[in-house]
Amino acid sequence: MALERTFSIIKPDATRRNLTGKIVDRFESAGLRVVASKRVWLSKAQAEGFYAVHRERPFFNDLVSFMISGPVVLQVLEGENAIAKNREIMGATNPANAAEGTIRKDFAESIEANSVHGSDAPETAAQEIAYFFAGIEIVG
Ligand code: RTP
Ligand code: MG
Repeated sequence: MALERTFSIIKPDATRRNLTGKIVDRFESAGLRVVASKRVWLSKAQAEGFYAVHRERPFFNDLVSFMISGPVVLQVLEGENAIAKNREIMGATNPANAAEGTIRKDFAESIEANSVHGSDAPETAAQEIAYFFAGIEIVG
């Protein structure tokens, strides 16, 4: 299978607890390669734009507040089947439902403060990567 790229965010609950390295190790150990990475503090407008698809959901305002509560690490991950592989490594959205050995099972604090984001399909991966990274910042 051809190499695929996905977009990942290490969320504020994880950067606050200094878990960035431990989380990146999960990706690398599973065969994903970090081909772009930057640590930023998102603005409200950036977070609202990123989560625009969820704007009618009851948790939208809380989610945006959480995502701007501290720094995040934005990354592009590359590998075979990267989108599905990343979601498998992350585990279910709600850590209470996440499988043993997943990032969310081991690190997430709640359904909202769940440590990581990962794209869910090729179209969203392409959109999310382009939302935060210029082509020149991605080095495979
Ligand atoms: P993500 O997009 O962050 O990878 O997570 P996901 O696909 O597993 O979850 P999604 O349904 O897309 O929701 C996006 C993020 O919103 C927060 N959330 N809060 N309070 C709630 O009921 C609730 N539900 C979702 C989580 O931070 C989730 O990752
Ligand atoms: Mg999602």
